[in-house]
Amino acid sequence: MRPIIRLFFFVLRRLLMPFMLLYAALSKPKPVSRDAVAQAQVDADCKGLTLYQFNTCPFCIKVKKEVHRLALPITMANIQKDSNARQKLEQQGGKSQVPCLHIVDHDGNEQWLYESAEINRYLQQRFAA
Ligand SMILES: N[C@@H](CCC(=O)N[C@@H](CS)C(=O)NCC(=O)O)C(=O)O
Repeated sequence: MRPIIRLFFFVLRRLLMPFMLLYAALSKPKPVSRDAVAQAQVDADCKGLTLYQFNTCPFCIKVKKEVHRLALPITMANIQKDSNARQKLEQQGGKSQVPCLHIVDHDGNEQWLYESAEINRYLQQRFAA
């Protein structure tokens, strides 16, 4: 049963892909503007962040909109195109669900943050001020 459900969602995603990509492109919010010093700090802070995602995932689109709105240069790891990224997400994060934000803090501590709402909350708390 599981493979059939997976196949159903695979086909559905393929059919919806052009519409999802169009929606993602058209619904991009205007990015916030910071002075050069503040943006440089944000850019440096984002070096420890990687968003695991893929293009036609609606939850990933939701997070990527927020990333764009907050003008965050976060590295994107596309798990459909990069099998190493998928493997790393599964093995280190614990599951293959996306979106997932990999956070490495200044001391090298790592966190794998799942759930689009949680990720957006984290980004807002850290970067919206
Ligand atoms: N509640 C989650 C839903 C995420 C979700 O369902 N992601 C799908 C892709 S659109 C996924 O990764 N499915 C594969 C899996 O769960 O292993 C969120 O808001 O982030």
